[in-house]
Amino acid sequence: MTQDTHLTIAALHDRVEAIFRRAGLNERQAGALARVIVAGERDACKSHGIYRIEGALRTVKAGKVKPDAVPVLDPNEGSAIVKVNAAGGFANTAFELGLPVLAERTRALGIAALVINDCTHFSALWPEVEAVTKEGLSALVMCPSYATVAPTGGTRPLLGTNPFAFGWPRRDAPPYVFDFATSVAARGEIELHRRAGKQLPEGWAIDAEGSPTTDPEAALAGAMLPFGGHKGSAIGTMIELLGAIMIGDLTSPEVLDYLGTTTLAPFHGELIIAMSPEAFAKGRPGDPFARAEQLFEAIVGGGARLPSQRRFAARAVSETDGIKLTAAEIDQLDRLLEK
Ligand code: NDP
Ligand code: PYC
Repeated sequence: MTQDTHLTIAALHDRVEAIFRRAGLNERQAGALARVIVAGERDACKSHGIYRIEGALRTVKAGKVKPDAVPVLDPNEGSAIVKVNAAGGFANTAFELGLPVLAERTRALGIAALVINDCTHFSALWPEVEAVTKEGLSALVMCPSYATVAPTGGTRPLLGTNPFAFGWPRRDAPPYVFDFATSVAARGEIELHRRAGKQLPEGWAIDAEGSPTTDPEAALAGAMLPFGGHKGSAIGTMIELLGAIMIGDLTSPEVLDYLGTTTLAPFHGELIIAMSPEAFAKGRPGDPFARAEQLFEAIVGGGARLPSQRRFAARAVSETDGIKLTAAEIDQLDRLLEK
Protein backbone atom coordinates (compact mmCIF):
# COMPACT_ATOMS: atom_id res chain seq x y z
CA MET A 1 0.00 0.00 0.00
CA THR A 2 1.43 3.40 -1.01
CA GLN A 3 1.47 6.44 1.34
CA ASP A 4 -0.47 9.71 0.96
CA THR A 5 1.47 11.75 -1.53
CA HIS A 6 1.63 15.05 -3.42
CA LEU A 7 1.70 15.05 -7.21
CA THR A 8 2.41 18.14 -9.29
CA ILE A 9 -0.52 19.33 -11.38
CA ALA A 10 1.38 18.32 -14.53
CA ALA A 11 2.17 14.85 -13.15
CA LEU A 12 -1.47 14.20 -12.26
CA HIS A 13 -2.52 15.48 -15.68
CA ASP A 14 -0.15 13.03 -17.39
CA ARG A 15 -1.50 10.11 -15.36
CA VAL A 16 -5.14 10.93 -16.00
CA GLU A 17 -4.53 11.57 -19.69
CA ALA A 18 -2.65 8.25 -19.98
CA ILE A 19 -5.61 6.41 -18.41
CA PHE A 20 -7.97 7.87 -21.00
CA ARG A 21 -5.56 7.25 -23.90
CA ARG A 22 -5.25 3.63 -22.79
CA ALA A 23 -9.04 3.36 -22.77
CA GLY A 24 -9.07 4.37 -26.45
CA LEU A 25 -9.87 8.09 -26.27
CA ASN A 26 -8.28 10.17 -28.98
CA GLU A 27 -5.73 12.82 -28.01
CA ARG A 28 -8.24 15.71 -27.98
CA GLN A 29 -10.80 13.91 -25.83
CA ALA A 30 -8.22 12.54 -23.40
CA GLY A 31 -6.50 15.92 -23.04
CA ALA A 32 -9.74 17.85 -22.48
CA LEU A 33 -11.01 15.34 -19.89
CA ALA A 34 -7.70 15.31 -18.04
CA ARG A 35 -7.75 19.13 -17.88
CA VAL A 36 -11.17 19.34 -16.17
CA ILE A 37 -10.65 16.37 -13.85
CA VAL A 38 -7.24 17.58 -12.69
CA ALA A 39 -8.65 21.11 -12.28
CA GLY A 40 -11.28 19.57 -9.94
CA GLU A 41 -8.60 17.91 -7.78
CA ARG A 42 -6.38 21.01 -7.90
CA ASP A 43 -9.24 23.20 -6.63
CA ALA A 44 -10.42 20.70 -3.97
CA CYS A 45 -13.67 19.90 -5.80
CA LYS A 46 -13.55 16.18 -5.08
CA SER A 47 -17.03 15.43 -6.43
CA HIS A 48 -15.80 16.24 -9.96
CA GLY A 49 -12.16 15.19 -9.66
CA ILE A 50 -10.52 11.80 -10.20
CA TYR A 51 -13.59 10.11 -8.72
CA ARG A 52 -15.24 10.79 -12.12
CA ILE A 53 -12.68 8.78 -14.14
CA GLU A 54 -14.33 5.42 -13.54
CA GLY A 55 -17.76 6.73 -14.58
CA ALA A 56 -16.30 8.13 -17.80
CA LEU A 57 -14.57 4.80 -18.54
CA ARG A 58 -17.77 2.85 -17.78
CA THR A 59 -19.61 5.10 -20.23
CA VAL A 60 -17.00 4.41 -22.93
CA LYS A 61 -17.22 0.66 -22.26
CA ALA A 62 -21.02 0.74 -22.44
CA GLY A 63 -20.77 2.34 -25.89
CA LYS A 64 -22.67 5.44 -24.74
CA VAL A 65 -19.89 7.90 -25.61
CA LYS A 66 -17.60 7.84 -28.64
CA PRO A 67 -13.95 7.83 -27.53
CA ASP A 68 -12.70 8.82 -31.00
CA ALA A 69 -15.29 11.54 -31.67
CA VAL A 70 -14.15 14.72 -33.36
CA PRO A 71 -16.48 17.66 -32.65
CA VAL A 72 -17.80 19.67 -35.58
CA LEU A 73 -18.14 23.46 -35.48
CA ASP A 74 -21.00 25.14 -37.36
CA PRO A 75 -19.82 28.77 -37.20
CA ASN A 76 -23.20 30.04 -38.40
CA GLU A 77 -21.38 33.11 -39.79
CA GLY A 78 -22.56 36.43 -38.39
CA SER A 79 -25.12 34.85 -36.07
CA ALA A 80 -25.15 35.21 -32.28
CA ILE A 81 -25.65 31.44 -32.05
CA VAL A 82 -22.51 29.36 -32.54
CA LYS A 83 -23.04 25.60 -32.62
CA VAL A 84 -20.72 22.69 -31.99
CA ASN A 85 -21.86 19.13 -32.44
CA ALA A 86 -19.83 16.96 -30.08
CA ALA A 87 -20.50 13.99 -32.41
CA GLY A 88 -21.22 11.73 -29.45
CA GLY A 89 -18.02 12.61 -27.62
CA PHE A 90 -17.35 14.47 -24.39
CA ALA A 91 -18.60 18.08 -24.05
CA ASN A 92 -15.21 19.39 -22.94
CA THR A 93 -13.59 18.86 -26.35
CA ALA A 94 -16.55 20.54 -28.07
CA PHE A 95 -16.29 23.51 -25.69
CA GLU A 96 -12.58 23.95 -26.40
CA LEU A 97 -13.37 24.00 -30.14
CA GLY A 98 -16.23 26.51 -29.83
CA LEU A 99 -14.72 28.96 -27.31
CA PRO A 100 -12.61 31.11 -29.69
CA VAL A 101 -15.56 31.62 -32.05
CA LEU A 102 -17.90 32.35 -29.14
CA ALA A 103 -15.48 35.00 -27.82
CA GLU A 104 -15.00 36.61 -31.23
CA ARG A 105 -18.78 36.69 -31.86
CA THR A 106 -19.52 38.11 -28.38
CA ARG A 107 -16.99 40.92 -28.91
CA ALA A 108 -18.64 41.74 -32.23
CA LEU A 109 -22.28 41.51 -31.12
CA GLY A 110 -22.19 42.16 -27.36
CA ILE A 111 -23.89 38.83 -26.63
CA ALA A 112 -23.58 35.39 -28.19
CA ALA A 113 -24.30 31.78 -27.27
CA LEU A 114 -22.47 28.54 -27.79
CA VAL A 115 -24.78 25.56 -28.18
CA ILE A 116 -23.19 22.15 -27.72
CA ASN A 117 -25.27 19.19 -28.90
CA ASP A 118 -24.92 15.42 -28.68
CA CYS A 119 -22.34 15.41 -25.89
CA THR A 120 -21.58 13.46 -22.74
CA HIS A 121 -21.14 15.87 -19.84
CA PHE A 122 -20.00 14.79 -16.39
CA SER A 123 -17.86 17.70 -15.28
CA ALA A 124 -18.19 20.85 -13.21
CA LEU A 125 -19.11 23.98 -15.18
CA TRP A 126 -16.66 26.42 -13.60
CA PRO A 127 -13.73 25.47 -15.87
CA GLU A 128 -15.87 26.60 -18.81
CA VAL A 129 -17.07 29.75 -17.06
CA GLU A 130 -13.51 30.66 -16.13
CA ALA A 131 -12.34 30.11 -19.69
CA VAL A 132 -14.96 32.64 -20.91
CA THR A 133 -14.00 35.19 -18.22
CA LYS A 134 -10.36 34.89 -19.35
CA GLU A 135 -11.60 36.42 -22.61
CA GLY A 136 -12.84 39.45 -20.62
CA LEU A 137 -16.46 38.30 -20.95
CA SER A 138 -19.23 37.39 -18.55
CA ALA A 139 -20.87 33.96 -18.88
CA LEU A 140 -23.92 31.93 -17.93
CA VAL A 141 -23.63 28.18 -18.39
CA MET A 142 -26.20 25.44 -17.85
CA CYS A 143 -27.05 21.88 -18.79
CA PRO A 144 -29.52 19.19 -17.74
CA SER A 145 -28.42 15.88 -16.23
CA TYR A 146 -30.58 12.80 -15.63
CA ALA A 147 -33.90 12.68 -13.82
CA THR A 148 -32.92 12.31 -10.15
CA VAL A 149 -34.56 15.36 -8.53
CA ALA A 150 -38.22 15.64 -7.53
CA PRO A 151 -39.78 19.06 -8.29
CA THR A 152 -40.92 20.71 -5.06
CA GLY A 153 -44.15 19.07 -3.90
CA GLY A 154 -43.56 16.01 -6.11
CA THR A 155 -42.27 12.62 -5.03
CA ARG A 156 -40.85 11.22 -8.26
CA PRO A 157 -37.50 12.15 -9.84
CA LEU A 158 -38.05 14.31 -12.93
CA LEU A 159 -35.50 17.13 -13.08
CA GLY A 160 -31.75 16.65 -13.23
CA THR A 161 -29.26 18.04 -10.72
CA ASN A 162 -28.96 20.64 -13.51
CA PRO A 163 -25.83 22.69 -12.81
CA PHE A 164 -25.91 26.47 -13.26
CA ALA A 165 -22.82 28.66 -13.34
CA PHE A 166 -21.99 32.32 -13.79
CA GLY A 167 -18.77 34.23 -14.25
CA TRP A 168 -17.74 37.89 -14.24
CA PRO A 169 -14.21 38.90 -15.33
CA ARG A 170 -12.10 41.03 -13.00
CA ARG A 171 -9.03 43.01 -14.06
CA ASP A 172 -6.80 42.48 -11.04
CA ALA A 173 -8.28 39.47 -9.31
CA PRO A 174 -9.55 36.00 -10.15
CA PRO A 175 -13.04 36.16 -11.69
CA TYR A 176 -16.25 36.15 -9.72
CA VAL A 177 -17.61 32.65 -10.38
CA PHE A 178 -20.38 30.60 -8.89
CA ASP A 179 -21.27 27.10 -9.99
CA PHE A 180 -23.78 24.85 -8.30
CA ALA A 181 -26.20 22.02 -8.79
CA THR A 182 -29.83 23.15 -8.63
CA SER A 183 -30.43 20.21 -6.28
CA VAL A 184 -29.49 20.69 -2.63
CA ALA A 185 -26.22 18.89 -3.42
CA ALA A 186 -24.59 17.41 -6.49
CA ARG A 187 -25.31 13.69 -6.94
CA GLY A 188 -21.57 13.13 -6.69
CA GLU A 189 -21.78 14.31 -3.05
CA ILE A 190 -24.44 11.68 -2.26
CA GLU A 191 -22.22 9.01 -3.82
CA LEU A 192 -19.21 10.23 -1.82
CA HIS A 193 -21.29 10.00 1.40
CA ARG A 194 -22.33 6.45 0.44
CA ARG A 195 -18.74 5.40 -0.18
CA ALA A 196 -17.63 6.93 3.13
CA GLY A 197 -20.52 5.21 5.00
CA LYS A 198 -21.80 8.62 6.15
CA GLN A 199 -25.41 9.76 6.61
CA LEU A 200 -26.63 12.69 4.53
CA PRO A 201 -27.63 16.00 6.10
CA GLU A 202 -31.39 16.31 6.52
CA GLY A 203 -33.29 17.93 3.66
CA TRP A 204 -31.18 16.54 0.83
CA ALA A 205 -33.35 13.66 -0.34
CA ILE A 206 -36.47 11.54 -0.14
CA ASP A 207 -36.69 7.73 -0.40
CA ALA A 208 -38.58 5.75 -3.04
CA GLU A 209 -41.81 6.21 -1.03
CA GLY A 210 -41.37 9.98 -0.92
CA SER A 211 -40.39 10.15 2.79
CA PRO A 212 -37.40 12.25 3.92
CA THR A 213 -34.20 10.19 4.26
CA THR A 214 -30.59 10.66 5.37
CA ASP A 215 -29.53 7.24 4.05
CA PRO A 216 -27.47 7.72 0.84
CA GLU A 217 -28.60 4.31 -0.56
CA ALA A 218 -32.27 5.23 -0.03
CA ALA A 219 -31.63 8.67 -1.52
CA LEU A 220 -30.02 7.20 -4.63
CA ALA A 221 -33.04 4.89 -5.02
CA GLY A 222 -35.49 7.72 -4.30
CA ALA A 223 -35.07 11.35 -5.32
CA MET A 224 -32.92 14.31 -4.45
CA LEU A 225 -34.53 17.64 -3.56
CA PRO A 226 -34.09 21.00 -5.32
CA PHE A 227 -32.16 23.72 -3.44
CA GLY A 228 -34.27 26.55 -2.02
CA GLY A 229 -37.57 24.69 -2.38
CA HIS A 230 -39.83 26.03 -5.17
CA LYS A 231 -37.15 28.54 -6.28
CA GLY A 232 -34.53 25.91 -7.09
CA SER A 233 -37.27 23.75 -8.59
CA ALA A 234 -38.16 26.59 -11.01
CA ILE A 235 -34.50 27.24 -11.93
CA GLY A 236 -34.00 23.51 -12.56
CA THR A 237 -37.08 23.61 -14.82
CA MET A 238 -35.71 26.66 -16.66
CA ILE A 239 -32.54 24.68 -17.38
CA GLU A 240 -34.62 21.84 -18.86
CA LEU A 241 -36.29 24.47 -21.08
CA LEU A 242 -33.22 26.45 -22.18
CA GLY A 243 -30.43 23.87 -21.89
CA ALA A 244 -32.38 20.96 -23.38
CA ILE A 245 -35.69 21.75 -25.13
CA MET A 246 -34.67 25.11 -26.66
CA ILE A 247 -31.41 23.70 -28.05
CA GLY A 248 -33.13 20.60 -29.42
CA ASP A 249 -31.46 18.17 -27.10
CA LEU A 250 -32.45 15.61 -24.45
CA THR A 251 -34.21 16.58 -21.21
CA SER A 252 -33.22 14.87 -17.96
CA PRO A 253 -36.02 12.22 -18.14
CA GLU A 254 -35.08 11.53 -21.78
CA VAL A 255 -31.41 11.15 -20.78
CA LEU A 256 -32.40 8.56 -18.17
CA ASP A 257 -34.57 6.70 -20.70
CA TYR A 258 -31.67 6.71 -23.18
CA LEU A 259 -29.06 5.49 -20.66
CA GLY A 260 -31.33 3.28 -18.53
CA THR A 261 -29.09 3.99 -15.53
CA THR A 262 -27.50 6.79 -13.53
CA THR A 263 -24.19 4.92 -13.33
CA LEU A 264 -23.11 6.23 -16.73
CA ALA A 265 -22.26 9.85 -17.57
CA PRO A 266 -25.26 11.72 -19.00
CA PHE A 267 -25.70 12.41 -22.73
CA HIS A 268 -27.40 15.70 -23.65
CA GLY A 269 -26.56 19.27 -24.72
CA GLU A 270 -25.15 22.37 -23.06
CA LEU A 271 -25.81 26.11 -23.36
CA ILE A 272 -23.15 28.77 -22.82
CA ILE A 273 -24.21 32.42 -23.03
CA ALA A 274 -21.42 34.99 -23.17
CA MET A 275 -21.84 38.74 -22.68
CA SER A 276 -19.55 41.73 -23.07
CA PRO A 277 -20.00 44.01 -20.01
CA GLU A 278 -18.48 46.93 -21.97
CA ALA A 279 -21.00 46.52 -24.79
CA PHE A 280 -23.97 46.40 -22.40
CA ALA A 281 -22.75 49.41 -20.38
CA LYS A 282 -21.80 51.51 -23.42
CA GLY A 283 -23.20 55.05 -23.26
CA ARG A 284 -24.06 54.73 -19.58
CA PRO A 285 -22.13 56.34 -16.75
CA GLY A 286 -19.38 54.41 -14.96
CA ASP A 287 -17.03 51.61 -15.83
CA PRO A 288 -18.83 48.29 -15.23
CA PHE A 289 -15.65 46.58 -14.02
CA ALA A 290 -14.86 49.34 -11.50
CA ARG A 291 -18.48 49.34 -10.29
CA ALA A 292 -18.38 45.56 -9.91
CA GLU A 293 -15.28 45.90 -7.72
CA GLN A 294 -17.20 48.22 -5.38
CA LEU A 295 -19.88 45.55 -5.06
CA PHE A 296 -17.34 42.79 -4.35
CA GLU A 297 -15.58 45.00 -1.78
CA ALA A 298 -18.89 45.62 -0.03
CA ILE A 299 -19.66 41.89 0.03
CA VAL A 300 -16.30 40.96 1.48
CA GLY A 301 -16.20 44.06 3.70
CA GLY A 302 -19.48 42.95 5.26
CA GLY A 303 -17.92 39.66 6.38
CA ALA A 304 -19.13 37.41 3.55
CA ARG A 305 -16.89 35.59 1.11
CA LEU A 306 -17.11 35.47 -2.65
CA PRO A 307 -18.01 32.17 -4.30
CA SER A 308 -14.94 30.38 -5.68
CA GLN A 309 -12.70 32.02 -3.04
CA ARG A 310 -12.29 28.61 -1.38
CA ARG A 311 -11.42 27.11 -4.75
CA PHE A 312 -8.87 29.77 -5.63
CA ALA A 313 -7.24 29.35 -2.21
CA ALA A 314 -7.06 25.57 -2.73
CA ARG A 315 -5.61 26.17 -6.21
CA ALA A 316 -2.85 28.37 -4.79
CA VAL A 317 -1.89 25.61 -2.34
CA SER A 318 -1.89 22.95 -5.10
CA GLU A 319 0.25 25.15 -7.31
CA THR A 320 2.87 25.44 -4.57
CA ASP A 321 2.69 22.08 -2.80
CA GLY A 322 1.20 19.85 -5.50
CA ILE A 323 -2.11 17.97 -5.28
CA LYS A 324 -2.51 15.79 -2.19
CA LEU A 325 -3.87 12.33 -2.93
CA THR A 326 -4.55 9.55 -0.48
CA ALA A 327 -2.89 6.17 -0.77
CA ALA A 328 -6.22 4.72 -1.93
CA GLU A 329 -6.51 7.34 -4.67
CA ILE A 330 -2.96 6.67 -5.93
CA ASP A 331 -3.73 2.92 -5.94
CA GLN A 332 -6.92 3.64 -7.88
CA LEU A 333 -4.99 5.62 -10.52
CA ASP A 334 -2.38 2.82 -10.79
CA ARG A 335 -5.13 0.22 -11.18
CA LEU A 336 -6.88 2.23 -13.89
CA LEU A 337 -3.61 2.65 -15.79
CA GLU A 338 -2.99 -1.10 -15.72
CA LYS A 339 -6.50 -2.02 -16.98
P1 NDP B 1 -21.36 23.75 -3.83
O1 NDP B 1 -22.55 23.84 -2.96
O2 NDP B 1 -20.18 23.02 -3.33
O3 NDP B 1 -20.86 25.20 -4.24
C1 NDP B 1 -21.68 26.06 -4.97
C2 NDP B 1 -21.02 27.39 -5.22
O4 NDP B 1 -21.24 28.19 -4.06
C3 NDP B 1 -19.52 27.37 -5.46
O5 NDP B 1 -19.21 28.35 -6.42
C4 NDP B 1 -18.96 27.72 -4.08
O6 NDP B 1 -17.68 28.33 -4.10
C5 NDP B 1 -20.00 28.69 -3.57
N1 NDP B 1 -20.07 28.74 -2.11
C6 NDP B 1 -20.15 27.69 -1.25
N2 NDP B 1 -20.21 28.16 0.01
C7 NDP B 1 -20.17 29.52 -0.06
C8 NDP B 1 -20.20 30.57 0.91
N3 NDP B 1 -20.29 30.31 2.20
N4 NDP B 1 -20.14 31.82 0.46
C9 NDP B 1 -20.05 32.12 -0.85
N5 NDP B 1 -20.02 31.16 -1.80
C10 NDP B 1 -20.09 29.89 -1.42
O7 NDP B 1 -21.78 23.17 -5.26
P2 NDP B 1 -22.67 21.90 -5.64
O8 NDP B 1 -22.38 20.77 -4.72
O9 NDP B 1 -24.06 22.32 -5.80
O10 NDP B 1 -22.05 21.56 -7.08
C11 NDP B 1 -20.72 21.06 -7.18
C12 NDP B 1 -20.34 20.91 -8.61
O11 NDP B 1 -21.08 19.90 -9.23
C13 NDP B 1 -20.51 22.14 -9.49
O12 NDP B 1 -19.22 22.46 -9.98
C14 NDP B 1 -21.42 21.69 -10.61
O13 NDP B 1 -21.11 22.20 -11.91
C15 NDP B 1 -21.21 20.20 -10.59
N6 NDP B 1 -22.37 19.51 -11.15
C16 NDP B 1 -22.28 19.03 -12.43
C17 NDP B 1 -23.36 18.38 -12.99
C18 NDP B 1 -23.32 17.90 -14.39
O14 NDP B 1 -24.31 17.35 -14.84
N7 NDP B 1 -22.28 18.07 -15.14
C19 NDP B 1 -24.60 18.18 -12.24
C20 NDP B 1 -24.58 18.76 -10.93
C21 NDP B 1 -23.49 19.39 -10.41
P3 NDP B 1 -16.40 27.47 -3.56
O15 NDP B 1 -16.17 26.38 -4.57
O16 NDP B 1 -15.29 28.46 -3.49
O17 NDP B 1 -16.77 26.92 -2.21
O1 PYC C 1 -22.88 15.54 -9.41
O2 PYC C 1 -25.04 15.63 -9.86
C1 PYC C 1 -23.86 15.44 -10.20
C2 PYC C 1 -23.57 15.12 -11.60
C3 PYC C 1 -24.43 14.56 -12.50
C4 PYC C 1 -23.72 14.46 -13.67
C5 PYC C 1 -22.48 14.96 -13.46
N1 PYC C 1 -22.41 15.37 -12.17
